[in-house]
Amino acid sequence: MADLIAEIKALEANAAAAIAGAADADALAQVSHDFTGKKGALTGVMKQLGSLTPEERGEVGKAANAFKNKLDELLSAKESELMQAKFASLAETEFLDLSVTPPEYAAVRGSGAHSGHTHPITQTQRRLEEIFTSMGFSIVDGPQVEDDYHNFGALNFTDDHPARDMQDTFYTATGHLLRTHTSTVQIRALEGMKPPLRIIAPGRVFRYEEVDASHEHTFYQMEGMIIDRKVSVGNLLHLMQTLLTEVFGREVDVRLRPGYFPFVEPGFELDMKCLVCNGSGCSVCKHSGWVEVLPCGLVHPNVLRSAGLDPAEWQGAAFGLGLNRLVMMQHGIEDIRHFMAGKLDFLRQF
Ligand code: FA5
Repeated sequence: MADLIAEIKALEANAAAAIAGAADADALAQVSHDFTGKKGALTGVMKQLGSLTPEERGEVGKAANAFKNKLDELLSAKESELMQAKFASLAETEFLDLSVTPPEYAAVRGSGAHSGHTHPITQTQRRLEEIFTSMGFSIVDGPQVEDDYHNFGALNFTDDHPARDMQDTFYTATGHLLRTHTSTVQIRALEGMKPPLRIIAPGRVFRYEEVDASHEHTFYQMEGMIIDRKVSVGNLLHLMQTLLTEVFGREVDVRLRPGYFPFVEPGFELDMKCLVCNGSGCSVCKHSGWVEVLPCGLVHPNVLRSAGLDPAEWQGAAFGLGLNRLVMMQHGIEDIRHFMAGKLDFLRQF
């Protein structure tokens, strides 16, 4: 019995040496196979148990189990050591440096590399969001595929209202439509929020119309709305003035005209002096020297009523900024079609 136990001890020393020298996971599997596999060294020792008494067999069995446990322990320690070494070498050779800056990138990739940035419309949208949130407005969102009720009905366009033709609409086969303006979000905010409230809703809108230097079929607006117990045209105009002064960093020339929208009363068109031609006339302002950017008005009592608000108690002011045109004024962009043309030479200027 003592011989067999000594043999097992010797196996342990050999196995420990083999494990220490293993270079990878395959070599480790081979060690395990050589010592404890069906035809392994331990099996060879155990075959000699037949000549022993039951007590002696018990002793040798214990030694064999201790050997197996020790082997498992050494194997798993070596396995994790090999794994760590592998990851350490991978970290040296395969990595993504997210902090790389354009000049370094250009050095690696050759000249002509540019860093990406947000789209000019997004840049102005973000600036407007900062301005409005600093004045206590929340930013809200709504779906681009809408129903007739939110795009027209709840905004006081009756079914046969001629003003529906003011905004040529894309309809879907399911009877839905692509929202023609962000005023849909006025209704969704009135449904989901309790007054008093102040919201802005930037987003994409769609119109089935002929494209030219100042008209796109897909463009961006930013709706704004205040609902409170006392809201006046003075509040509205002050808000518009603040918005434009903050965006342009100076006072800009504007003119206010009466404007008709079924969901406001009174309604206004706020035009900016065209900054592409400085008012002398160009294709953006249709040679009038003025560009429509900011229609606005006081929320119509019918809109408040359909949202369950009593117009004797609550009043509202709203505006619908044409974001593309505002950005055109900011940067002197002479054609609205540049925004979505996907031309990098244009986008890299901002
Ligand atoms: C509206 O869409 C109203 N919902 C705005 C509104 C909101 C009025 C709240 C009152 C109260 P309008 O159709 O005029 O209005 O569009 C608003 C602005 O979007 C325009 O002044 C213009 O700057 C821009 N716009 C309109 N059509 C286009 C177009 N095809 N391409 C680019 N910009 C456009």
